[in-house]
Amino acid sequence: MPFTANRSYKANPRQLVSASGMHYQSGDGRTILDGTSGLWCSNAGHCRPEITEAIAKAAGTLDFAPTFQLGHPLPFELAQRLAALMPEGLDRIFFTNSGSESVDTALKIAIAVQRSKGQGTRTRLIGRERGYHGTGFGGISVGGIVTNRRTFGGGLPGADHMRHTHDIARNAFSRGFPQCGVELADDLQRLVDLHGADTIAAVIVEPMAGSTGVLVPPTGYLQRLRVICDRHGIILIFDEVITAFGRVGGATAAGQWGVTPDIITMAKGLTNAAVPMGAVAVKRELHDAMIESVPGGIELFHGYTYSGHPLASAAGLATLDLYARDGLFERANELSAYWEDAAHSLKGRRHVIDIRTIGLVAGIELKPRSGAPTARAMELFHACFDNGLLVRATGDIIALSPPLIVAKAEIDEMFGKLGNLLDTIA
Ligand code: PXG
Repeated sequence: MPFTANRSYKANPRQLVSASGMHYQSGDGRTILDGTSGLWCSNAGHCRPEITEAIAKAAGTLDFAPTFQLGHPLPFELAQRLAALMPEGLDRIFFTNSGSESVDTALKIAIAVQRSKGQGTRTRLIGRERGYHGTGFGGISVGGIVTNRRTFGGGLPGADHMRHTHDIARNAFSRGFPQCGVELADDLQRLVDLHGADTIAAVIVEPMAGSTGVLVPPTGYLQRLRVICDRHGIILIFDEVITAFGRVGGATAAGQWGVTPDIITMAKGLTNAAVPMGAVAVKRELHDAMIESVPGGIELFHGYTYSGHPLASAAGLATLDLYARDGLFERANELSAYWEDAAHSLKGRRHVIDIRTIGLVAGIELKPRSGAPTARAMELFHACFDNGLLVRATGDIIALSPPLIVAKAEIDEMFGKLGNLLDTIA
């Protein structure tokens, strides 16, 4: 099982068997309020008929068609729709089947683009501590989670990392962007000074680091990364696998926060997670440089059997329709103040040492139990599940990221339950 304590799971299997809207049904017949959109992905809520019907129709029309040297209409249609949601200029789209594949695709495209511009020595990739970019070899190389790397040799040689931006001492209980830490972006300049800009292809960051516990970027941090990248010809990649599709109140964090990267990676909310799919959006000028540098024939020796799969494309189109029809990104934006107040109402509760919020995301950091780091959050995760609430535990942090259809009463239920259960955990 993925990222699971297999033996512990099998000793007490907690199963989900069906879902609708804001809720799952558990294997033992209980209703579970979904505080995490599955795994940050079912942003429109579960089993939306508009999406399931589109998938069924696609499955009965064109179950599969190759996209190597052939095409079919749906992914082109979806690419156009997606491009319209991206920041100005990022309108060339490549489809994958997951966030991990999107990341590896983006890193490869970055190196290929540099090479096509006569910058073939630029192969080094820069990530950040506490970054999560999936589980491919590219992703773990730039990722900054030690357990995901050390078993597997650490990943690609040459990758290097900036420091993470998490700083409870200076920023505890910030609402939105924390005040302190813009200077941490200068780590990129230090790595340029150390390695030479002519060795660096790209830097990749999550605009808001999700998996390692909701690390919201300090005020001005992303802007400064953009400036340093421009100064040195480094391609800036935003990994928006979590932040895209309404999570922070807009189609992308880049658009919402006004910093335009060169490449954006996506997955999860693209299809409401009903069929696996990822995508990479690339600035047109980078795309054109790469395509035109090749005299003829195949320009990018990369792709997947299932790139642009008809069922995924149909799910994506129906999902984007639903987001637009119901104004879900705007809804997330409007609800974020209520969400923030509800989350911060846990300030002062037992074990809570920090609360971080942005858009419809919250991270609640607990004081680690002495001698047993992560145990407290894992116990709380289990207690929540057993009491009808799905949250995520990562380290000693509880992360919440509900479907964008969440009602205020459900927000109250989430934080009310969490507050009460905090009192029951040692
Ligand atoms: N990039 C980012 C920023 C992600 O959050 C991936 C890439 C990889 O996506 P795939 O589709 O290959 O899993 C992710 C995935 C969690 C959690 O609870 C987060 C992810 C996956 C599973 C659990 O934080 N993010």
